[in-house]
Amino acid sequence: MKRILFLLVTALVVVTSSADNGHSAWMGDFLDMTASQVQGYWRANGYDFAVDSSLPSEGYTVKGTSVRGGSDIALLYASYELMRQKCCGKMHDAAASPKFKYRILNHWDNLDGSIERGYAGKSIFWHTGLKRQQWRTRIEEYARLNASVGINGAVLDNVNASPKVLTTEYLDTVKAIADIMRPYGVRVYLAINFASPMALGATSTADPLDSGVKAWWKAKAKEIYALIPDFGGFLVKANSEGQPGPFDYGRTHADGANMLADALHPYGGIVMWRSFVYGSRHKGEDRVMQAVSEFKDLDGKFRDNVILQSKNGPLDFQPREPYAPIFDNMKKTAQWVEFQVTQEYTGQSKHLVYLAPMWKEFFSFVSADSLRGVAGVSNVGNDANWCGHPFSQANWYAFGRLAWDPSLTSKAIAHEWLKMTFEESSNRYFYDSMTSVMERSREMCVDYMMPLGLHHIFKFDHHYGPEPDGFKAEYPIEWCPVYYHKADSLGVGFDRSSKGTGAVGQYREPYRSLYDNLSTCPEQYLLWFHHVAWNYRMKNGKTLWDNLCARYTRGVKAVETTLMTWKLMRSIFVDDCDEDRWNEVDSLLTIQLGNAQEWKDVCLDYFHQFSRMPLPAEGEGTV
Ligand code: GCW
Repeated sequence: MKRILFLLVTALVVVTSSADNGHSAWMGDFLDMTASQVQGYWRANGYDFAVDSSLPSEGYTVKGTSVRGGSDIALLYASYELMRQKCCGKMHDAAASPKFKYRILNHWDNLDGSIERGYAGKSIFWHTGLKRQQWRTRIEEYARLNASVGINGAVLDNVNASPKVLTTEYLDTVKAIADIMRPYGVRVYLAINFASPMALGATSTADPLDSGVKAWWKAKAKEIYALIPDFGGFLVKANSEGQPGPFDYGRTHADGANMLADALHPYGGIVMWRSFVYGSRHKGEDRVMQAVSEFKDLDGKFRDNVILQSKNGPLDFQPREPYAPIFDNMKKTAQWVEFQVTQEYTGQSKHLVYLAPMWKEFFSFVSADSLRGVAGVSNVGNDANWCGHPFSQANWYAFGRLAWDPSLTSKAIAHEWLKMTFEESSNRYFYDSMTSVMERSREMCVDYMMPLGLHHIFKFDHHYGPEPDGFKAEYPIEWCPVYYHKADSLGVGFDRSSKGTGAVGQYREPYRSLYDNLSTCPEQYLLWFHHVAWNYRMKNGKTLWDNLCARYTRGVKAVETTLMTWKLMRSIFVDDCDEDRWNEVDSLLTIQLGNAQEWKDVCLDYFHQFSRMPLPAEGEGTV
């Protein structure tokens, strides 16, 4: 009987996958299986599945061939765990449940199909131009990929939100998406424009204390839940970068968030209110301080179903930032972190930069126990390989795995992803070499872009290449790179110590004192917190200038080594008839090497005008 079932399921899989869609991802053939087929596959292989309501609703156990889960979704997660074990070559017992209840991707997808900071094509949700069935298939595959790593929510539209998403036309699409994703445990959420009722012509104000406004949001919530009973809630960017918000009416963030929270509360929905608020009430203040300044006094004033969502660092997804001190300041407010999976500031879809080490670094400062969930700005688009760069998929994968279990190591996740993605190569040398390439890649990016605490010296607008001399009188100063590095004849760096802007004062001890003091400030944050003399002697006895040169050189060398390592892998790909994928990565790494060299040359040439100290000769400058 079991054998017949197995053959049946295998046949089904072959049939569905024969319409090869060319979407490569870590799931291999499992990508084509529905939730019940994936379980059927394991049943046919002798596994026995049953719901055990004593387990956490998303938790499961695997003992031998007996699989128990707190719900059907938990059993699906267990099936994917078995798939992971199979790919990694070792079946074993497991007992798992997610660390965070909320594990949500944020899509910055506009309703016209474009994606803000998207580097992998257009939206898979909006105005895709696909036929209905293809559109459904793509979304179903997306949901499976999410479920395979435990991601259980998706915000479907950009935080710079269009009011139109709340109109019937769009809500019907949201319902269709919710219906497709439900069997995979992925709930839908929407980013909303705070001024929606007014923008849609229903009210003459968007004042959160206005009774007409409140009634509109209540009715809207009722309408949404009638269509989508398990709708997750709203994500809001208010009074930031020109978006409307409660300040427009002299109200607070708490007034705004609570009004929406009250509308969603009867249905169990949540409000994710972003703390990425700059350029509004605290305009002119050091930008990294504005979140704490704006929210600190509101601690304890938010409804229970409001979550404050903050970026991992206080500025804006730089290759390295110290953790955001808002996590130290809000004691009575539910919080979670927003990571950026899309590589806006880390080479977009052209550079191989594996971000799990950055996210692990965050968790080493902010305890996972203090957070209710994790959000990630998605890197998914309609490109055949989903994320642009073949290795960028690893960031989607790692986001899900860390949201499920932040204690996993970035190395283990990289290794797992490689095994699941490059299944056919089954070559230990490949996995080990590429795991260390991935592990090193984030530090490598920091080195060739902005070492020692430098930040935001990106070209205007597109945030890809370097522009250390960037200044435009018509722009707010905090958009200009020169504002961040503050290079002059004396030195370089932003003085945020107690003698400077005082941003260190927002940190808990011991970090406040540690960062405040030039001699104890970790070198990786040095120029974030201090303006440092060019000839300052660093821990290795060499000057700041020499260290800066050495870091840039080290970064470029690391990309060279990465490219060389990849070249050594060629024969494996040729043997596996996967040369196209090898070629694609090879060309991208060649671009990355050219870009790294450009970062080094442009930045060092620029800083050299101020330091007047010798530039490293070609090939020199490694500490
Ligand atoms: O990182 C910056 C981006 C903006 C983005 C903003 C935000 C959605 O450059 O494109 O807008 O952050 O997080 O709201």
